[in-house]
Amino acid sequence: ATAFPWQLYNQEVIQEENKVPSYTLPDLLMKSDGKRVESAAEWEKLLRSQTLQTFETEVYGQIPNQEVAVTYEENLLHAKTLKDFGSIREIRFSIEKDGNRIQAVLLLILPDRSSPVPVFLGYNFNGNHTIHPDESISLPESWVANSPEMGVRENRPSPNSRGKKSSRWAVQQILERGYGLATMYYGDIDPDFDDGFENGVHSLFSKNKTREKDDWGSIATWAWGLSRVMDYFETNPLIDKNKVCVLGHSRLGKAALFAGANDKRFALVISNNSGCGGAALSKRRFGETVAAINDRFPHWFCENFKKYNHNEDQLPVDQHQLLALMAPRPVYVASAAEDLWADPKGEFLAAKNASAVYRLYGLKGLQLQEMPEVNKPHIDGYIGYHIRSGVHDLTAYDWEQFLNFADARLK
Ligand code: GTR
Repeated sequence: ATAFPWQLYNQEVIQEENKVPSYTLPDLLMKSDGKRVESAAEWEKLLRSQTLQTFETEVYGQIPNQEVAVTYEENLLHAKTLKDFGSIREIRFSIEKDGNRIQAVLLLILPDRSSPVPVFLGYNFNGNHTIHPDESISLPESWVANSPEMGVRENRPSPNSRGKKSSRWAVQQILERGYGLATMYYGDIDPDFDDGFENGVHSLFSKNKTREKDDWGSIATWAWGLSRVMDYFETNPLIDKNKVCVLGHSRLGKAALFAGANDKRFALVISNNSGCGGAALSKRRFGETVAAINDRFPHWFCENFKKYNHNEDQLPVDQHQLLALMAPRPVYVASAAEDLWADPKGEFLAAKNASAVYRLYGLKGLQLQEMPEVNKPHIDGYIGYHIRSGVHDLTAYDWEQFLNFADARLK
């Protein structure tokens, strides 16, 4: 019997350290001439964009470099629950290209402050109305996954799910510490099912187009959406655009990392239990593997990534290199002890191995030889890490560490 909640995948799953095959990680400082880069300038000039490009062509797909027309419609909500310590706004994004249009709604919760505030930005899984019980918050208009727990039938959200995921969003804590929170339902950008890349953002760029092996999958579209929110922040004087922390849990942590790698405007990047295709090393094959993720989620990555099903040794990059693309910006990796499917040790090792690039900048990455004890966060370097007790989730404990890390690195 497997300890994993995902029983759908019937292949043997490695869940013991002594079953991890031997593997070699790509040397993230190695140039094509066999010499290693020795300075931050050399890394930036010779390796950084090449590494990013390999992630684009072999893993997530290319984010099209094409303009879209975006308009924002802002609405200050009459939120009853927050009136003593903050404000809630909804910003409706209309995103247009070649006569096609999609709409997405950003929920922006800000503390009362006289100067621009730093914000945390992250997608939610079930709709903005699920992150906080305030009745003024709108339900999504786009497709939502059917779920008895969330009362979703026929892909329509239910008002009964207001606040149902509030344990994942430490709203009061965030505001009290002087940060804002911005969140968007990820399905507004691209609905999370395999529809042949027709709907969501794909409808703006690639309708009726034959799909190339490096065309973007859904993770890349979600990353793209985060950058469009960053564009909006640049227009809003209430927000300190130099202190935007992008974060995500699980599949949305994969998206946050790819967004941070692509868009240097994000000042700090946080991965919570992002696992395979996120912070965890693929070559360890522990827990979720490349084949497992491509089988269950054929729309998340680009076609090329499927070449590495049961073939991780051939992958030209691994996820420590994705984390290294954040340098010199701070990055945080959070694991959970019972979340073996996401390979906590693989997440730790990626964070540790990314440190070599931070060293080029004269910065401390993650200075730990071995995995730390459970519930002992390490936030003194530019790569933060903790493994908390418990299951795959985003909790108040995680938020507390992210806030401490943001205070330490950005203030
Ligand atoms: C799982 C998937 C993981 C992770 C998770 C989630 O089914 O295997 O990679 O993304 O979903 O997003 O909660």
